[in-house]
Amino acid sequence: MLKSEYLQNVYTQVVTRDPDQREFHQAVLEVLESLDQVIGRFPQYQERGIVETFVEPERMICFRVPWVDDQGHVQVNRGYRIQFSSTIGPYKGGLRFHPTVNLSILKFLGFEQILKNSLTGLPMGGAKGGADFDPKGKSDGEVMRFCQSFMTELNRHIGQFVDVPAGDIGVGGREIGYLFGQYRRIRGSYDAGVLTGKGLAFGGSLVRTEATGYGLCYITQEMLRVLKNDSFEGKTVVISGSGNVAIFATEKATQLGAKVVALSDSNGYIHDPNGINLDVVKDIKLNRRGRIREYAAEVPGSTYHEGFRGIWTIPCDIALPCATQNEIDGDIAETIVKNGAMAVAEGANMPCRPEAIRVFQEAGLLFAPAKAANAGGVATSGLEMSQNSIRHAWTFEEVDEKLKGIMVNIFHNIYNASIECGVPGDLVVGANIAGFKKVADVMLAQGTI
Ligand code: NDP
Ligand code: 2IT
Repeated sequence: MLKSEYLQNVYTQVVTRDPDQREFHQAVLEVLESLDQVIGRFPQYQERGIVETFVEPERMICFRVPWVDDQGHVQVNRGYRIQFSSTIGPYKGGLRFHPTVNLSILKFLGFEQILKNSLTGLPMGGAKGGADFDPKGKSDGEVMRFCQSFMTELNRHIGQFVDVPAGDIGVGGREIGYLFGQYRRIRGSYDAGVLTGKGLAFGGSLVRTEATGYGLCYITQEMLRVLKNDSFEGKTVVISGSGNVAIFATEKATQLGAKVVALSDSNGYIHDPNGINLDVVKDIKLNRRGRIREYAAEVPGSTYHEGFRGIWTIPCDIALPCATQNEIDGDIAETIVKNGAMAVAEGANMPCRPEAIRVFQEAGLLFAPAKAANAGGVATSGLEMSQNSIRHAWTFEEVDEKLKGIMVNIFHNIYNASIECGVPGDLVVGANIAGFKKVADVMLAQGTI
């Protein structure tokens, strides 16, 4: 129960309107709980109906995606784009292709994206989209035909000043290439800034591929430095997932002197006490689109275990969940704490359930929430849009430096907000309030209705 009657009413309306959207309720409630601590200072938000407006997407697009498989059969998926907020810039956020995709998941992701994009300091609104398409086991041709059909509908809703999609789970460089090709064909115009995460030869930015994982390590490093006078050096790290975010988090954590000892996918996890050999992982996942179990067959001394949750029984100093939402519950969090971890930073979106976050915070672990910790991906998408606008490409070092600066800034912004809110070091409250306040004040300035 929220203390503020206003916020409680907003939450009740959210739940009543869409009773089945549990992931969306979860994301909204966390933000309202943070707001509950400070809402008394901002009577104008209630007077002007800001919070109830904020939790309702500006527009939700839902469409069918018919495509032909390799056997010549017609398959039909459902596509979506949630254009949640364009208050501070064009809608911006990834596309997820995964069989679990539904309105609840995309609304939670779009909602989080508004606050995340606000924290980057760049002018980007919030959105998310995708389809319940499962890319696993599909041929290149099938993925291409799916992407083309998806864009045949999506193209009319996006544009460099309107809505700029990018990747997420199941959508990487290959998919963005097919999506961009179809957009260009339909529109007859080379609008490079309509998508981010493009190939380097057609308007992509250096570092975008690495950005989410690298950014996660940059902000974690700053959090360790400021709050514990410590660093990644000599630390044991466990990272869940083995996709884009996990791979490049492994790379940067290793470069910063840590030893990453485990990775996973939705089937199971590998444990390599000698430290993950990332060349082998990249070959399996990026070149062969294989499964993480193949690692154990190739690297002596490593083991594979069925079931992806077991990865969190491996003791570590720093835990970086980088797979998907709600993978860490209260019990897993207790195990991580008992095993002596000092910090958790979320590379995935909402990987920790609310009770897990409580366990970490009560045990005094450092905890960096997703909307701050994984903002490096979308921030570098913002840098890709800038480069597209000025028709120029910055060097790897230039983009990496900007990314680092943005992540360090985000840390200080949310840490200072936590102090102002009277809960120093509670970076969940800090990120929610800093992210929300900027957008809410612009809503007041622009008028919401
Ligand atoms: P990828 O598709 O590259 O990799 C996803 C990884 O997570 C795979 O190892 C996958 O295993 C695993 N995974 C996916 N779904 C599940 C599930 N239901 N249960 C267990 N494991 C699962 O995606 P990304 O690395 O891009 O995304 C990972 C997370 O990071 C997501 O939460 C995403 O929203 C978030 N994120 C991504 C950003 C980006 O720039 N790409 C930016 C910010 C956040 P399997 O192969 O078995 O499915
Ligand atoms: O969750 C995310 O921030 C992303 N998937 C990246 C979005 C983007 O527009 O780069």
